Amino acid sequence: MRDYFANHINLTKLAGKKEIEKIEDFGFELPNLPYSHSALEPVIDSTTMRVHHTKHHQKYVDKMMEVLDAKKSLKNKTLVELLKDLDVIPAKSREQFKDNAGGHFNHSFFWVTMSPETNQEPLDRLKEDIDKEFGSFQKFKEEFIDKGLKQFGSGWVWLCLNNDNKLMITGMPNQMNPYIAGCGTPLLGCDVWEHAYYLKYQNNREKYLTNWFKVINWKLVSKNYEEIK
Ligand code: MN3
Repeated sequence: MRDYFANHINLTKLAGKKEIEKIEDFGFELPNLPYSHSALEPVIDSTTMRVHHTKHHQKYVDKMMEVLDAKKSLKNKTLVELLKDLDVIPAKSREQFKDNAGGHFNHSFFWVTMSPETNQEPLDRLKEDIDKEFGSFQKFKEEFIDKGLKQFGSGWVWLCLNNDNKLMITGMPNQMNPYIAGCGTPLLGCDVWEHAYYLKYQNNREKYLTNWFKVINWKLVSKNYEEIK
């Protein structure tokens, strides 16, 4: 299976400066968003987006860089390569790296898999396989939201293509993701940390998850699925 994030997410807009299409070129910096901080209103308010992107995500980048700057040869590998092989990180900083490089990946991924072009639905083969695996898009949505609600405390809910080449929804704590867990390739992830929704939704994670479905970039997720399946 090819590494879809490395090869298929178009990071040109994310990077904002030069033509970047591979995670190899993407580096270890805070990306620009492919839209403004207010573009996902009213689903995600602009204050949440701004703080989440420029403060939370930046902090993950800074703490990840502490580890990489202490052992510069690590930068010869890509972010995804490092996440898949944390044993190359010195033991004393492995936990710091896992949490913060995980955070950097997860948020970079989160930004591009959302879009101001609202109310999209899965397309083509992804649509077919979601119907096959979950019964219908509606049932998929219900299961995804349910897993998001059951994720106790801070974490993410992921849709991934698992190691058996099947679609799977799974909740993960903190900044874990399918690469770190070794369970497959991520297709879609929703941040269920309170910082992602608390200003607008307070304790109502269910309403946040339900509304979040309106801003999923299914065009991109479906296109990427074609490439890895
Ligand atoms: Mn977050």
